[in-house]
Amino acid sequence: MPTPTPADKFSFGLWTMGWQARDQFGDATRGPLDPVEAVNRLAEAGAYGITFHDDDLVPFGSADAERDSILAAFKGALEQTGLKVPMATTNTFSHPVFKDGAFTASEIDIRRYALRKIMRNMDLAAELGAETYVMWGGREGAESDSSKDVRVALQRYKEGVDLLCQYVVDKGYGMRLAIEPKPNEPRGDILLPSIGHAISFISMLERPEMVGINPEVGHEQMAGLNMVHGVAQALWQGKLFHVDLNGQTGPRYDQDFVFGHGDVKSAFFLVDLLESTDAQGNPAYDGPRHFDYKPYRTDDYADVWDSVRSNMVTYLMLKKRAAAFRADPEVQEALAASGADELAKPALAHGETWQDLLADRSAFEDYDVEAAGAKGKHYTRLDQLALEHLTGFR
Ligand code: GLT
Ligand code: MN
Ligand code: MN
Ligand code: MN
Repeated sequence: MPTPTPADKFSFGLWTMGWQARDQFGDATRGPLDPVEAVNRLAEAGAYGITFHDDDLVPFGSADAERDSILAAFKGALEQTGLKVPMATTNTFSHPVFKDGAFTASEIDIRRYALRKIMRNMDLAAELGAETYVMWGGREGAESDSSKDVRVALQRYKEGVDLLCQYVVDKGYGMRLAIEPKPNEPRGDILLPSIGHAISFISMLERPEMVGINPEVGHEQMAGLNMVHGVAQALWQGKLFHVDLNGQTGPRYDQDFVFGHGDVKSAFFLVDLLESTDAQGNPAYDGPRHFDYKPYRTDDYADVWDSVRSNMVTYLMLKKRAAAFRADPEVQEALAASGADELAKPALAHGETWQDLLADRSAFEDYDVEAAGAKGKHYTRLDQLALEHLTGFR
């Protein structure tokens, strides 16, 4: 099995390994996890970074002295291990005050409180060197469509994000912000439910260049969407600032399985995409490969650390298989036979105009539309080759 190293840039949310497995129907099956132990174990396992919500690290409502001592211990462990904090985020969803939203709560005082809570953790994130600040708006949404005018709520959402961008700029923090879309859960419907909605929202902001997205595999798949296509669009629009990797088996509750332990074919093509390079040889994505998963409720802590390793090893296995798939001459032949190479060329040649297109009889009048329509694309062959690589038979 491949061995993860910090150069692979794997990171984990403190809330992932630290999830005590309390769910809608049952109590915790695991005890609390000391953040210092999380740092040490992740470093031992070859991870690059750890991420957190303010309240994962310092329990909500802690006194200043307690906060200081937790932070001192955490920073000490980071220094000792060299583990990084590439990203941080805020819990604006657990406390009852956020039950009807943070950025989009109707009450002004709740919105002001939420912004202060975020700004406070941004200060810590900047101090720890985080480059990305994630915003998952789990409570920004509704069950009853008459409860909120979504047009107005989005305006409030925009105001909040604009203010945070201004804060980051004025403080010289150099962080970028990343919105994490999710269609539902815990709300009946969450605002900015998909990659596309989030990217479109960003275009309305004062500083769109500072804001991107943090898509999660499971969240797109819960909505029946193709994560690989969504990530590709985000890359094309320069908006893939961060990514949450995990596993999901179709549209149902947010499963947060280990990466690859859901739709493995999609995981294969996601790694293939993230690890690809453009024509100039630049990496498609060079940020952290962040795992946002939940160890099974049936796991004990030994299993939890095993699942940490599973995420990273799965990614590296898929990376190896994806590289072999791309390098396989049969794959290249199958792609060439399907005409895939031509997609890189614009429909009109350089300098050609629509008048030239109109004058080109071969494009329409003399075009053998039936022959073109009858040509097979051999995509089953391509998918089979992918499966043969994925399963290690090639
Ligand atoms: C929560 C959510 C995740 C988000 C985290 C960031 S919190 O666990 O389900 O998808 O990434 O706020
Ligand atoms: Mn999830
Ligand atoms: Mn989750
Ligand atoms: Mn997530």
